[in-house]
Amino acid sequence: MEIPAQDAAHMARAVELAGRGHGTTSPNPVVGCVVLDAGGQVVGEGFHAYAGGPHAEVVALAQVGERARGGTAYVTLEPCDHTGRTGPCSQALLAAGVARVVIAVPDPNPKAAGGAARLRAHGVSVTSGVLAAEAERVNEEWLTYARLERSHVTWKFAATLDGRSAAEDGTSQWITSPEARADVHRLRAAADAIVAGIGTVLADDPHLTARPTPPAGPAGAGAGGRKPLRVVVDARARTPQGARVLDDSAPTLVAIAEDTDTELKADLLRLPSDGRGLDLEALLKELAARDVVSVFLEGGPTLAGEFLRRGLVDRVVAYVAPALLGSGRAALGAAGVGTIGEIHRLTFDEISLIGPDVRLIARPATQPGREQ
Ligand code: AOF
Ligand code: ZN
Repeated sequence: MEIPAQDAAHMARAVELAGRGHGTTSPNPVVGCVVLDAGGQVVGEGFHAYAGGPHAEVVALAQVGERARGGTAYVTLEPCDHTGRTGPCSQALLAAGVARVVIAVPDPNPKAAGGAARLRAHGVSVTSGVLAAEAERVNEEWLTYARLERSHVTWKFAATLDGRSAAEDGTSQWITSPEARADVHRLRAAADAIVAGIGTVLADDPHLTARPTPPAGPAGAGAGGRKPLRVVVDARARTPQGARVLDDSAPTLVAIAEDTDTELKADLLRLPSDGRGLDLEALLKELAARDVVSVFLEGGPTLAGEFLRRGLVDRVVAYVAPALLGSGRAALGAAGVGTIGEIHRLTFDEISLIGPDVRLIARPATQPGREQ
């Protein structure tokens, strides 16, 4: 599609605005909006900050009054056409007298979709698909969750340059720098759940907590005091009652096999299992049903391999230290690759220096949650 330069520039700004809601809008999407007057001047900007708060379009329109009449609105997600926690944005745009609406991505949520059709029916010119790839990227967690009805998974690992995350004797602290570890805390805090396998819980006794993010909305709303749910994948309920992950610093769910008998005092989630362990897709669907849009998968290598084998890793964040081990535990366990044709191909998205380490962000070359 040939996109006028002005459209691309205003939508790029809307995508940037959408990104400001990252980590605080769950279970709602991140959305950005820019409003121009009839003369093409920017008169309003907005983004969605927290679930239950005003939608991006409403935030932007609140700044413009009569100046939107005959103007254009750029929105990263199709305007909603429903009354949920707030009123329909399609109606708000019509009431403001906007003549044209430019949309990046259609809304996959059947309850809210239909805004584009309503606007068209009322004579508004609607253009869709502008900067769709960028708008998909900024909202990828929510789009995966809405389209596949499962949580989006980011698998994070830290390793040496030769891909190892522990030495031969099992020691692993600290391969990466304090800067990289602080960055991990930031990413953890933006996730709705932090998932680890029983192997990691038994070996490292981690807390799996994140330093809280600052509140996004009014007191008590949005991310204020938000704590990611901790999830232990533990088919046979081997989590020790005294494990740190069961302390009261955040809620915890222990996922066990349906047929496991246990005395463990914890919030248990019983799941079907197959020869390879728990049904991880069922886990992600259960988590989505509990409003977990995004999962931060922290290990260990065995669990990460199982997620990957089942096609359930949507994004990989790797912290690579300029160090070599030569022996010891690999960052990733068996992942269903028996021969080179079965290799998990990724594409790099972002490469950055974090202190002395490199952070690589990659994703599967083909991704189930994205429209190809
Ligand atoms: C948002 N923010 O800026 C837009 C959304 O529960 P509600 O009423 O807030 O509605 C949420 C749905 O509205 C959401 O799933 C999405 O389909 C649509 N658009 N949502 O939270 C926004 N534009
Ligand atoms: Zn809306």
